[in-house]
Amino acid sequence: MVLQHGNTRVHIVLDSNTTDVHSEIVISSKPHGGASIIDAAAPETAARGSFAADVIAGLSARRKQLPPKYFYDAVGSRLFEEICRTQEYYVTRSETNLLANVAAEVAAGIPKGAALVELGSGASAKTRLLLDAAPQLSAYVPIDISAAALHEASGGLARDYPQLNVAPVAADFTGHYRLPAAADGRARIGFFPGSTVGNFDRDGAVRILRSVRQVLGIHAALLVGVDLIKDPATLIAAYDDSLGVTARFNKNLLTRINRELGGDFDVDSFDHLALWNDARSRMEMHLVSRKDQIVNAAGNTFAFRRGERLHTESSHKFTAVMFARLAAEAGWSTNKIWISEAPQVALFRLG
Ligand code: AVI
Repeated sequence: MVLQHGNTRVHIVLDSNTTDVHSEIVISSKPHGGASIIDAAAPETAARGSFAADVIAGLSARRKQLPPKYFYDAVGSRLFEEICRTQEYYVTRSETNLLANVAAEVAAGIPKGAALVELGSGASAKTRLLLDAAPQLSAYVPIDISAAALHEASGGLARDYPQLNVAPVAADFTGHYRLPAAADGRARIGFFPGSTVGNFDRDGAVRILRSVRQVLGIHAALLVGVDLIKDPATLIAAYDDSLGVTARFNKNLLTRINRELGGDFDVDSFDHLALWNDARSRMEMHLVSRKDQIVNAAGNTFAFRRGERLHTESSHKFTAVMFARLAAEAGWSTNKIWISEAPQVALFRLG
């Protein structure tokens, strides 16, 4: 199908016999077949410093909240990988299948000698689909806040893709970072999978997309994974799986505060809550206090009322039009949108 957005016509490809994306779009479905790490100002140490400040600010707020980036300590990162394997959390599976199906098409648009730059690369699991499809890539620049994750992933990639210059950068991609020399003078393709862009509010997402454009250069392309709006039951199940993995992931934030910031949270006196906020088009995760209680953390004391919520994550969901508009605000044009089988996620190629 073709989506008209301003003066731009966007070609949308559906991955299977999909009949509906969202009421805004009329669909005529078509079946479709051992590098050294550059450390940008010791990001993990800097993050630890701001953890205390963010916890104090977040727990002192009228509506208590914490930034979701603190989920990802070693235990949290392992739990997130477990979430990705749950039956209910479709995001990873849908996106991986979609990427496998369209990798050749994506690769066809990548010039010889280009550099692939991945934001929040983690284990670089989906990257291999692109690397296998695009042997013309000369450099791979994974950017992640965790030097340990980068080290592990980069070692394996350098071994398996000997022709590729793997040049990892340890940095928080929401802050300032620069590309390594390996990307100099090369065409650049950004890769931002996993619907991570949905974890930011609108302004934050626009800021990140704008900053990637600045870092990659205006002639670059960016492949972004985006989760699409769907029925609330599917969404809620994805964030409240029957094995309780997501609940453990959410509560691990309190365990982390106890360990790293001398907190005394009684983790069992909080319940995991996942809800669909239709007005804001997002899934939200909260921790709900089971009782009136006083908690100490980061040298401060905080009071929780029974039933009071601590908002720990928002995960925004989009229609194709909504995300194309957001990308346009950040200076990107949408060249192509691929949409997976249900539960649907999308890959946007921006340029
Ligand atoms: C990393 N991020 C895109 C995930 C999401 O879906 O918002 C994190 C997550 N939270 C709960 N389950 C998964």
